[in-house]
Amino acid sequence: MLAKNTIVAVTFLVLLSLGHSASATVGFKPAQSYAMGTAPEMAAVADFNTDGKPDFATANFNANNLSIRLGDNLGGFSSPAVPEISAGATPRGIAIGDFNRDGKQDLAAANYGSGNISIRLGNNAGGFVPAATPEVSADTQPQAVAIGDFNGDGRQDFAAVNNGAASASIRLGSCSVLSAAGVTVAGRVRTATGEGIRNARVSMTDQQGVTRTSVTNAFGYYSFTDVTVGGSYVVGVESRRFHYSTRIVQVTDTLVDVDFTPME
Ligand SMILES: [Ca+2]
Ligand SMILES: [Ca+2]
Ligand SMILES: [Ca+2]
Repeated sequence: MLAKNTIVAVTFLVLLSLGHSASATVGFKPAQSYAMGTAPEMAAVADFNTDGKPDFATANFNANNLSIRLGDNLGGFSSPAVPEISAGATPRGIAIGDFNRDGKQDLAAANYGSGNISIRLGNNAGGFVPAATPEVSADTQPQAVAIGDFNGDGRQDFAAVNNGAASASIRLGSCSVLSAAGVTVAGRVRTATGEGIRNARVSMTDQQGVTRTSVTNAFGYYSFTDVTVGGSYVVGVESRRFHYSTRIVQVTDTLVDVDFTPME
């Protein structure tokens, strides 16, 4: 049996895509190998330090912990200040959600040996701490966990699949932050020279796929009121005259500068 915190070099190949279109030849080339905790079994990708560059987390079976590696958007990864995060016994599965609705990505790990799910809350800087209830019971030998809102209350829940019990455990999130009053998301739609565009249709879609729309006023301003905090939203603009890139916004408080200028 390996020591709990033993780190061994395992081959974790990062593969870079070479293809760009449907007709292109698709290939991958080795970029780098990284040391992880012992016997990493599963990886999940998210942007844990909110620098816009994808990072990844692994569940390390024999080390009873989780590893975070921060991406540089060039195919390279580095360790954050707190390299390994404790989990339950022999974690096998890992998934990403925002369980406390603070807009920061959290982790759920399926602990095969201890029959539970570890919840670790992210700080948006690459670090994680245990939730108030750090481990949530599942059944015998949970080996994977998936996140969804199964009862439609806007709080993230999980389904753990239990290898040893031939069952799935559904656990409904009970975060209390949801009842907080909604905030406002607003901004301005402009021409390339900075003038406001009237009657542009702005859409805002939440993580459940629910879309709201707003039309800009004579000066190009739009707003959405009573927006639920803690989630990310896709905001897009439809205009007859210009094309605009969609934006993904994390809403933790009122935003008044979600502005749009046309693509070149
Ligand atoms: Ca990142
Ligand atoms: Ca969170
Ligand atoms: Ca829910």
